Amino acid sequence: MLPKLLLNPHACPALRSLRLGFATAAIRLYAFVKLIHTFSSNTNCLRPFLVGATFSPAFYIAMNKSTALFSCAALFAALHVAVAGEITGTVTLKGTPPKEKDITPLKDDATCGKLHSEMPTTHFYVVNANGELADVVVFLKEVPGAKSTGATAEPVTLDQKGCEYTPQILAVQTGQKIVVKNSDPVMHNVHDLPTVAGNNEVNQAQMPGSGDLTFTFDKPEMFLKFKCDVHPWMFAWVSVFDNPCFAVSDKDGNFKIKNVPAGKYTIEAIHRKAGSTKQEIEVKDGAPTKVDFTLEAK
Ligand SMILES: [Cu+2]
Repeated sequence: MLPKLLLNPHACPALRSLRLGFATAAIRLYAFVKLIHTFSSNTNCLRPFLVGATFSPAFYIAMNKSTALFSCAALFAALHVAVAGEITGTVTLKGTPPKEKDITPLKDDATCGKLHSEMPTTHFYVVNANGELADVVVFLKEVPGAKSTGATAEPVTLDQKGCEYTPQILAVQTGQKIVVKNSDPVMHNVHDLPTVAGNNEVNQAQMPGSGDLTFTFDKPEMFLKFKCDVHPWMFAWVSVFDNPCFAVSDKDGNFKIKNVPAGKYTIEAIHRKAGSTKQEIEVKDGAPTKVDFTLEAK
C-alpha cells in the first residue's frame, strides 16, 4: 500500500514532497558510501592520508539523512586539502645502446636450451622503434606523510619462464608480496641477495609444478638482486619503496604514478645500465602533471 502511494504520479503535493525527500536522502547516502568505499579500497598514493576512512556496514545503516549531509560536506572539505594529482610521462633513450649479449650457456643447457628456438640474449636495454625505454624505475624522492600500503596491496608476480626471470625489473612496496612462480619443467633455486639490513636473504629450491614462493621486504632498497643458484645467467632486480608513489616504465617508455598528494617533489628516473636523472616538479590538486625523461645509452 505505502509503495503504491509513494509511486503514484498523481499523489498530493505532501506525498510528492515526502517522495522527493526519500529520493534525495537515498542519493546522498549512496554518494557518501561510494566515496568512502572508493578511498578505503584505494591502494595507491593517497591511501595513507585516508587510513581512517574505513567504517563498518552498521555505520552506514545507522547514518540518518542529516549526518549523511554533514559528513559529505566535511569529507569534501577534507578532500580539498588531500586531493591528489597524477604524474605521467615517457622515458626516452638517447644514443644507441650496446648490442645485447648472447646467453650461450642457456642455449647450451640440456633442458633450458630446448625452451628457446633462437639464441636468448640479455635484456639490458628494452627500447622500442622510437627510442622509448622500458624498465626504468621512476619514483618520488620523499613523500611527506606517505606510508607503505604494501601489506594490503596486490601481490606482484615474478615468473621463471624459459629459464629466465620475467619481468627482470620490478618494483614493490615494503611488506608487499612478491609471488615467485615456476612455469618451467626444470628446478630453479630462487635466491635473493639484499644489501640493506632488515631485508632477508632467502635461498629456496622450487621444483617444476610446485607451489609459488612468497617474498617480502621490510626496508627500502634499490635493485635488490634475485638470482638462481642452478642457472647462473638468471637475474631479476627488485626495487623496494616505503610508499606507493613509484612506477616502472612499460615497453613504450610510459609510466604513471597515480594519486600523488599535491606538493613539490623531486622525481627520479633510474635505469640499471643508463643511470639516473632527476627533476623538480609540482603536483597540483586534481591536475595531471607531465614529466618526460631522457637517459643516455652507456
Ligand atoms: Cu633457474
